[in-house]
Amino acid sequence: MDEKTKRTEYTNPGDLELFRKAEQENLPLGIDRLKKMMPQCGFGELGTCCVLCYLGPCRIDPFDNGPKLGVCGANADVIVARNFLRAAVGGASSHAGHARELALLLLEVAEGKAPGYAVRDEGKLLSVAGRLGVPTDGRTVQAVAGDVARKALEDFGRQDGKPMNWIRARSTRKEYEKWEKLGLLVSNPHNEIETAMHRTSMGNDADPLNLWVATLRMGMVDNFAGLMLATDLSDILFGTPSPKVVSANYAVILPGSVNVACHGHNPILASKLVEWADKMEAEAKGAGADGINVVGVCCIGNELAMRSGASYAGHLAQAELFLVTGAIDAMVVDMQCIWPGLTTIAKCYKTRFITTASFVRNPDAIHVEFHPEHADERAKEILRHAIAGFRERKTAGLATHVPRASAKMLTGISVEALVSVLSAANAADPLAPVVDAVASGDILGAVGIVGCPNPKLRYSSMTERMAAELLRNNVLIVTTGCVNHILAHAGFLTAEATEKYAGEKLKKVLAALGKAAGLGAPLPPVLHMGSCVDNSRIYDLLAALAGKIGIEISQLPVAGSAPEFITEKAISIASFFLAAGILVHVAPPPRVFGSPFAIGLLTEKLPGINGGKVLVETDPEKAAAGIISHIRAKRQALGLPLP
Ligand code: BF8
Repeated sequence: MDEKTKRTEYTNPGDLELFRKAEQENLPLGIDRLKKMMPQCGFGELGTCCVLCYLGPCRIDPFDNGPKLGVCGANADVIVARNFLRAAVGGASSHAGHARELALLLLEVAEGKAPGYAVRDEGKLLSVAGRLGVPTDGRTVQAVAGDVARKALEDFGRQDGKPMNWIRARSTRKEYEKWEKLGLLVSNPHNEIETAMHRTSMGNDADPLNLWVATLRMGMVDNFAGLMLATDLSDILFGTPSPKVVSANYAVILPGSVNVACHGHNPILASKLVEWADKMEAEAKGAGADGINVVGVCCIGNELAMRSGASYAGHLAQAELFLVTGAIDAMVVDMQCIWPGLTTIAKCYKTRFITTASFVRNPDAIHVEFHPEHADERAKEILRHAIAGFRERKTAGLATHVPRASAKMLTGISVEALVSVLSAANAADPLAPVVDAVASGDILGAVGIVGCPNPKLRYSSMTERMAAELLRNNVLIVTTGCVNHILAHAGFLTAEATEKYAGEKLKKVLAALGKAAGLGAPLPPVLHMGSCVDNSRIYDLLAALAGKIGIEISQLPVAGSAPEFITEKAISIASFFLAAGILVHVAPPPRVFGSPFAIGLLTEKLPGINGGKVLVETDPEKAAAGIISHIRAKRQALGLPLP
């Protein structure tokens, strides 16, 4: 049977139905293109292909008798380190760009220039302001918001070499001192990105260690100028997520409604579409629809579900399949992870494919340039395109096929929400029940499973199998990004999953916490913390736990995993967690295996320097075993029991 129609116990039946439909309609998808691309370039996979100048392309063959040096004399260690740093730059630039848009919006809100938006969470504003040293007493929300926005933007223009405001405000003392000693306190994200591009261009940095330190610094840019900044400002502008149960999977598409699939990342656009979907219901009904149904694909699905409870459609690799249903009237995209090939499929089904960012264009798309100053007008314009799409679908009698695959999940577990849930068990010291359970061994440790759905591993159910194995061993899971769609579809974010997957000890803890919180059911064993930028929430949680115990984050019995990573953003996020001293499991193999220096650094030397370590494993059960053995070693070092 074809790779894409392989079945495991976790396979989403909706995927299979739509793969078959696309095949019958002779419509090639990404997975078909991947197959044609095999075998992929071995030099590229090893990271030893250099295209940074026109002496090349040069490729180093680490195994046979091929060249060992590029034309300029760069060896494999230098070439791999340069390539990897440039990938981290791509990721950090994406996250910093996302965060900067939010900072500009917050400033516009403070100055009354973005009438469609407001500060929705004053408590979060005051808390962020307090950490930044922005005075709050007796001041208006607008005044405080303006100062917080200016503090954010100050970091992007800083030339004094001082650490970023956001690092000073949002890291623990222990971590700050560690990063200071290691030379990882970055000052200005744009300068850091410029220097990284400069040092990796031809004829500059030829010291692999120096280049890898720059990669860890790029991780710091990613977290503090990207993830953390974006999360803080999104919470201020759109509200801090709180627990809610939402619907997921293909059945969230309603053929009788105007279906709008939001695909991308920044809530600035998507939150407006959700708002106007309600306001324009009468217009949709006038076109014969039941209403307007806005659903979220990939990370924006996380953002919308966490905050507004919008339906949670599917992950990046399912974006094509949602179009194949024929029932999407408009796919509206902002930025990042938007495959160019989507417009080909959209055309086949007469779906309006709408781009909204000046730097994310596609010749086959309708472009509606979106700026916060005219948000309401643009949101209406976009939804009118969708209503026109619905009308055409109905008038032409176009067939749809929406799989009935459906799931429910608990979402909205921000750190604030978690603390509030745990307060029901111990109001004076909310984190105490978790710390006690870790200390006793009822919770062996915790893993953040994050990132993307890679078709190279997707149809072996890499993520689901790894999660099941970790839970069976009493390891609690938190998730962000597209993997959460995967786990939600497979039913891991429900109370029933605790019964089905958790080991006996973990089950007992989750049942007690669920009861204390008045849920009437156990807490799910997989807790959804948001989109990829919300990895900052995982860092916040770790910082809170480590601070409470009085240890460094690197000493906690925890790990991160991107079991099916795809993007450069995953690389920059992983670089941050390495800088924070955490074990990071990744699959497929990162492009470092051509460099003995990189392998030695990432698996042996770095663990001795700050605790950070890379584990590469594409087999889910072996990956879980590697993570568990790391967690056990951390427990042993803390003198905790080893159940
Ligand atoms: O930032 S998980 S495929 S959508 S990169 Fe992209 Fe990966 Fe999805 Fe979100 Ni994150």
